[in-house]
Amino acid sequence: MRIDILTLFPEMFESPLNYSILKRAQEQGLVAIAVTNIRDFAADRYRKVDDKPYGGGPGMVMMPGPVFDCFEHVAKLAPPEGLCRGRPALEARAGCPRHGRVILLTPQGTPFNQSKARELAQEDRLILIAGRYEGFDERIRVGLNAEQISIGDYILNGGELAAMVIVDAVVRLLPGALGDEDSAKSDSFSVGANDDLPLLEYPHYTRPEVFRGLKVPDILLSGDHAKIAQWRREQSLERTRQWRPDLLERGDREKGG
Ligand code: 6GU
Repeated sequence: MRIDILTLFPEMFESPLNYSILKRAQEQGLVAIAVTNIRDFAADRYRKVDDKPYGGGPGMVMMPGPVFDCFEHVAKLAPPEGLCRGRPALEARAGCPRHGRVILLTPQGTPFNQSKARELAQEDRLILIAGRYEGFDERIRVGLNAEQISIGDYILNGGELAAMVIVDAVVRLLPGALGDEDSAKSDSFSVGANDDLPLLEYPHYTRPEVFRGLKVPDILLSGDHAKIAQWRREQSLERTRQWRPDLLERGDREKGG
């Protein structure tokens, strides 16, 4: 997969993309992530990328010119050799646009969730465009035929952090990105083995057996794997009921209950 990020603040991406699983996924060639500065595509010598809104009002709006020019530059760059390997269905897809999906990060967007992450992880290529100021000139969304994603109902200063969240959630789903293939499966919000109900994770313990007077539950030391699995399942359900009852209701609805 190739991910392009278009932003006015490319430096913000330097450290988040270069640790742990994201770093390893890039080194392994599972994903190539390229960050491009929209300001490099400004037309004037002041490198202007924003302007006052027509009709008046506060704040500044991102101009369409630099974003379009930056997009057109980036869209021409082919995915690096080999990054589509192992995905014959996608490689063969007739008329597949070279640039893949175009996503504007904005609080007006569709809320991001695990199922959207799974969907995006199927793509060969993503182009994420992070906005600053009051927002994008509307012709950016329309002209680039972009979808819009938000990461939640609160306002960030720009789309950069949202782009990082999406990259993190998507890349860890690429086959081979996690050391242990199973560890993505039992994570909160993933689909369970036997049903489609999203549950919170059961509690985890590691050594020592007693820490400051707090003991690891006996059952986890029992060696009875069937009992342990059952206990974990109950814990997941109980925690979900207590902390995120909305997930259970949503699960019921999705099952038609
Ligand atoms: Cl994608 N952008 C901004 N500026 N704020 C947000 C967001 C995005 N998602 C939630 N809040």
